[in-house]
Amino acid sequence: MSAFSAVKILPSPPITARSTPKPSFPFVFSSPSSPTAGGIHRPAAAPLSSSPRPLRAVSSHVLSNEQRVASHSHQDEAEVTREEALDLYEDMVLGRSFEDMCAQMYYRGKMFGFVHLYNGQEAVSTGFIRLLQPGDSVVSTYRDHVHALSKGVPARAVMAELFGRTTGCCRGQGGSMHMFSAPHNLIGGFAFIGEGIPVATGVAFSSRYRHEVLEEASPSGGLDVTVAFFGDGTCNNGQFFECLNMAQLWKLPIVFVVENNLWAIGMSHLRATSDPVIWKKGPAFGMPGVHVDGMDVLKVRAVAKEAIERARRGEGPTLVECETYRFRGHSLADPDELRNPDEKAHYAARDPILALKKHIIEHDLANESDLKGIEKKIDDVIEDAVEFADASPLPPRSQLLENVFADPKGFGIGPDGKYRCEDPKFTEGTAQV
Ligand SMILES: Cc1ncc(C[n+]2csc(CCOP(=O)(O)OP(=O)(O)O)c2C)c(N)n1
Ligand SMILES: [Mg+2]
Repeated sequence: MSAFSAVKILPSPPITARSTPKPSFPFVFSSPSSPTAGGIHRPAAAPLSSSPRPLRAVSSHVLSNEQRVASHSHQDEAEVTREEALDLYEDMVLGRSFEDMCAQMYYRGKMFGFVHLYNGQEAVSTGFIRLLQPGDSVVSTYRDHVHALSKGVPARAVMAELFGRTTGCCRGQGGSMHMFSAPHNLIGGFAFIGEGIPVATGVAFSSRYRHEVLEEASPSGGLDVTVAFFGDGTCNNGQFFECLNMAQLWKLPIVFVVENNLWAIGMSHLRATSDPVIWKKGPAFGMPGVHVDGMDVLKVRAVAKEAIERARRGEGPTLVECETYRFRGHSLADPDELRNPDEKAHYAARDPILALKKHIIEHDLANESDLKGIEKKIDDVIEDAVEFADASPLPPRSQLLENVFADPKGFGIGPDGKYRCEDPKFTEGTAQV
């Protein structure tokens, strides 16, 4: 049974209705007359919207009929074209198949350390990330492979990273929990829970700073948006609250996406937090909070669209709680014996990929054979990624200490009184540091 009970309505707090005017962005000091910043001519940034609109997308299945009528028509929002539906399907199948292959490769000893899979949660990654522009950023957690794939990091680069090879997106130095790709604006991959939230807030700050202070224009026509993903357990961490406050104070273009899969390793969400309704914590800081069925990619997408658009227009952050479920243990080292089989069966029956497939067929957006074609294409992509990773070289030992400190003098002074990094063995990777 769902852990969420009866009332989940959401929320459109009138976020502008403050009696005392708040200082807006704290660093708006650009020259009034000149379109240059730092001596460089830049196209003037488009003005941001001054009239925030309330967020209307809601989790329609939990609303009463009356509320449903009064709120946004979910049906209108969930409509997708054939092209969009197939893109969503392909991305979700890619995520699922990639993770299934990871499990195989992990048990064959091809990857090391902890590996956390995303099976079951695909609708969240796909629903949000496929709406983003290339200049938008994604900040993930240790459950990051699928966020990377949705953002366009090639399957080859993600698999090779998992195999610890030089062709991986972090040259094999990051591994499963530290996916990063500057060209794709995938800002990590973080092993500590909550660690990504302040980083995401900083990325959103820089977007606003570039727009308003440096007067840089983004091809998106508004602010570049950051989407920060994290789990239910992480919402008990102080950084979450600090960043909600800061993001709302400065109206940062960020969407905080909680992937509430009801568990933090073996700790039930309901036992770990004083108020388990996470979306309510948004309005507490003055931003909209939204709950959505995270097993339904079309509902997630509808909510994501509004939240991303309002962030892009400069109307500030949104907190979105997606009710979802992981279909495997916490990590591949977890035998998954703690969760109740009935609960697992309940969510297995709501598999987001099967649900989308049903929608596509029922709405004549494509037929079985079109979808089979996509599945076959993805099988080939995954096979290719494994072959590529397996054939790729391991990093040289000399790479071991690269990019660990911005300044290698950070390794300190050795017993001979010289910086350790000056020892030739340092770059050979054989120095005793
Ligand atoms: C700062 C910190 N404390 C503790 C841990 C150990 N830890 C790893 S995963 C996890 C649970 C996180 O659960 P949740 O946020 O719900 O994410 P999920 O794994 O369900 O995606 C914890 C406590 C950690 N990685 N970092
Ligand atoms: Mg969780």
